[in-house]
Amino acid sequence: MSQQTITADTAAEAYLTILAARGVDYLFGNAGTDFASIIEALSKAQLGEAKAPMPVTVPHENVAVAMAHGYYLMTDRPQAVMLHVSVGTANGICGVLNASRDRVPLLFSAGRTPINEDGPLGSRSIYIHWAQEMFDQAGMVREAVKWDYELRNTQQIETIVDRALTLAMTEPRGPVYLTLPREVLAERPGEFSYQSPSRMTTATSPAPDPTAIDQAAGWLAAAENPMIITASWGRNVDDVALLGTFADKYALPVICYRPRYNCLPTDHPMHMGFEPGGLIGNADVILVLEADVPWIPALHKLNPDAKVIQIGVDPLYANYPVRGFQCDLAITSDGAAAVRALSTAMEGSESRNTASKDARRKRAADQQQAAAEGRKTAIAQSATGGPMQLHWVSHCLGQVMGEDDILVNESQIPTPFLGHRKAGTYFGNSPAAGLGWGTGASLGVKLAARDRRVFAAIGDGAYMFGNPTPAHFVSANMELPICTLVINNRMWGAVRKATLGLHPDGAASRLNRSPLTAVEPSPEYHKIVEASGGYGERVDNAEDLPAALERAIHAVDVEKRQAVLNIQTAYDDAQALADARR
Ligand SMILES: Cc1ncc(C[n+]2csc(CCOP(=O)(O)OP(=O)(O)O)c2C)c(N)n1
Repeated sequence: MSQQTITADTAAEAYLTILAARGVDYLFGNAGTDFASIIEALSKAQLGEAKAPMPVTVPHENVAVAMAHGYYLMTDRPQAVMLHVSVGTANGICGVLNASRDRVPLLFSAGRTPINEDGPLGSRSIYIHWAQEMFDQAGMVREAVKWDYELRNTQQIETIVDRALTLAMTEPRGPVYLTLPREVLAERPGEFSYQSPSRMTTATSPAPDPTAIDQAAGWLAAAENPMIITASWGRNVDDVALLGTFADKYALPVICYRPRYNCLPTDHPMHMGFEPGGLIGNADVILVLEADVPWIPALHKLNPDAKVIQIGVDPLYANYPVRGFQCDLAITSDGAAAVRALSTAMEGSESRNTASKDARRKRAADQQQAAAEGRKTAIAQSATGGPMQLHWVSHCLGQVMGEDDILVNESQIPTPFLGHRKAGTYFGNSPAAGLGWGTGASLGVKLAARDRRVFAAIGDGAYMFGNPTPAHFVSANMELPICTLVINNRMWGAVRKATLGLHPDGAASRLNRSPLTAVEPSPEYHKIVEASGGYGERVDNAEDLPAALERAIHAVDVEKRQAVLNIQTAYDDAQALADARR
């Protein structure tokens, strides 16, 4: 540990110096009058006279937050977002809700309008400085962050930055919010000292209670029809193999329900698909591993004698107001540590009760084969004509994706049709489902992994929520070529589906296009990217998609330009409702 001393012209410079020293690579910014000293300090850094994270100009706040989200998914390191006082914070909150429910740490920050009407450096200078003040600016976002604070003076910068970052990174991880008043940022510290590396550290993840593990291991080992349900497994890439070994050894079927990551390879012998419905009614022990919503009570009825074990860093999801899933044993633990401990505690049981294990293995193999055959038939039936089926889009995308290519998905394309995907190459949207995440997240992923090809599959609704003009601007500005597939069914299918689900024979069902759900006339989305120098193409027919994908990939790989394919897809009420009922 050593003390560093700099000559800081402003507190803003000291603040940015410490962020850089703590490993914050980027400041995703959307600036206003509160940024005066920040911009001054960033300018000094650009001239090589100070240290600071690299600034990224992001012309809409939700893109900025989504970029920090995506960057974290690739690097495991939190980044900083800074927005303009109350109004910028308001625009960024949807992204913070996504990060919060996805347990993504980030330093969400905003300026504060000057407190003083006259006097100190930084005090009010234009008329907006009155109206932009709020009694409790952080109140807008407090429910979605783990901690919030307002920086009071230069002396506390190091403590506050370290506290913000360590709390964000302590499990369960999540965003924190820091407000930075203009007068404080304008303070003139002169000589400024801080410790590097930091004197604070992230707290260790919770380790499982051995007695509870023995109890869970006993239930699982004795079960005839156990099952595992997970959603967020695979955020740590190494954990995927661990779950695979565990499930295989003890013949435990795994359901990846609305997964946010590649939880388990799809060809793993115990991968039983993506819907719990087929197994759950018969299961006698259900192990819920990092899944906020393991099933839908209205659709999936449990065996009354089933035992449910829930494991995770916060297995009861304390900040969800209502969550009443049966829970006979909840184990607070890092998931990998719990699986390792369970595996050890179950040692020896793999050779007991082999008949039922063999039956489970056979069921899984049969189900995998049936699913594969179903996919094959569906692909063959949808290879021509238009508008095209979602599974065809997914299949064609899977065909062109290289092993290390990454997919950010904010659409309904069915992921099983992508084929086998490597761990750590898939990111689905947060369970908070605040639309407008995917485009920005894909940019953040690409920023963290410039040598990887990044695809984004985005519904036409989600594409508009994602602020395409700002996002394409950032892509061009930062040289981040992404290949985006706009999955364009010309409607908000999920909303239509929800309406028909609740009122199956109602008035909306008698309309092909119901109010507030149709997005027609459909914009020529592929032309938006052209305004930022990108490659755009509309694809109407299934047979044209493979070649269109190749052209888009050529634009990205060879011409280093972003690309958007505006893919015209089919929407079918009956199919949508059947999918919702599984
Ligand atoms: C910020 C936000 N506003 C509204 C919604 C409600 N919502 C859920 S799905 C959806 C439509 C999505 O349309 P699209 O991306 O085209 O996908 P589709 O449902 O058609 O497959 C909307 C508006 C939301 N999730 N987030």
